[in-house]
Amino acid sequence: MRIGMVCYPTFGGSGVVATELGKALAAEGHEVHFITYDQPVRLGSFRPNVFYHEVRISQYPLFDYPPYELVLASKMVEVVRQQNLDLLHVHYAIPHASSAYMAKRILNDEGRHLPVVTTLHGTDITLLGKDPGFEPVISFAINQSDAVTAVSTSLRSDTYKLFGINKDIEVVPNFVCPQHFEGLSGQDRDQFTRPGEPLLCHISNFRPVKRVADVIQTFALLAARMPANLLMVGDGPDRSQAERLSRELGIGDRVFFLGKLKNPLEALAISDLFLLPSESESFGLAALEALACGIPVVATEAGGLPEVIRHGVSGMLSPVGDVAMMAEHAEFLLQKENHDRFKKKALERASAFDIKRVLPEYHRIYNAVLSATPVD
Ligand code: GMT
Repeated sequence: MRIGMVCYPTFGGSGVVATELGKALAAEGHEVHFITYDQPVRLGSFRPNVFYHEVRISQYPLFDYPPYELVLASKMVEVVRQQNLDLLHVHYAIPHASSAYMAKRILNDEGRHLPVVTTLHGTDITLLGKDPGFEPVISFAINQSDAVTAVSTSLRSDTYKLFGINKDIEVVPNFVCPQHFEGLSGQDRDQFTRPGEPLLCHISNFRPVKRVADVIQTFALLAARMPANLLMVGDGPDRSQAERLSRELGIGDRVFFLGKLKNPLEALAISDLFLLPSESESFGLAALEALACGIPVVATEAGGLPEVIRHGVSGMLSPVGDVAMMAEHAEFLLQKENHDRFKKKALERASAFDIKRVLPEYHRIYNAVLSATPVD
């Protein structure tokens, strides 16, 4: 198959999932063409069957707002024509699914059928869904896709609740590639913690939906009961506030703000516990990556998190904002016998999301759209 993969090239989970999916398909011999405005961060260097097509926007004084979606649609058309693509798989509804619809119509006028698979990731639905300015376009683009997937059952229900959808949405969960977790060294742990003290970790884009202040407050409550240390990985609008809060709470010397890391798994590999107190989370890829490192997770029961973390088995879940309960959960999970038990279950849970189990789902969906009779 020749597949066009469209995603955000950034550190966000949707870009990571699209990139890893593309790499896995390429390793099987499929030709994968990434179409995006920058090289996806997890793409790495040269590998067979992987191609990258950059979407470049020219700046004209007339444009206060550069029309990215139009340039993207044109690039999709160009790549489909030149590379003879069989289908497009777009990750994130806005603007990828709507640009794909436009590309599909243009190609249809030339007598070429282009199936479009749209994967919904979360904030395209849960945050943008609350913005009436986007609703008609998102509903339309989803309904016009040949197949639609959502990364959790919770996201699937939210999509039906928030948009006028008349299309089947299949749940295909996010996944992990076990080889990424092999050979990660725990050698730098001593830089962040003293012998015998636990190291906690949070990874996100530090946006309000992640409630990073709750990470700091949970950690402060824990640190008042036992010596501990915290790695904060990522960057975003709420980082400065979180740094200030950790100083105000007197734990500034125990919290390490590392910024964005090319490979955040290296931070997970030296940690004992992962904190994810999100307001809303369609899946929580970072939490799954923590489980795959054998790290129990303290999280909220928001969105799709309970589909990833089994409460009382591979981690502990609390209501959003309940920092006291999260601190208690953290203290419980850091006790040696509990930690050993949860660690084993975390690894078991992550294996349910092995890419080997998820990839056949995408194959099935691709084959279905390719063999369906075109209705356009
Ligand atoms: O978490 C974010 O804000 C980034 C966003 C993205 O587009 O990368 O993440 C969403 O997609 C991920 C991959 O499917 C999911 O694991 C995240 O849970 C989801 N984020 C939210 O729902 C807030």
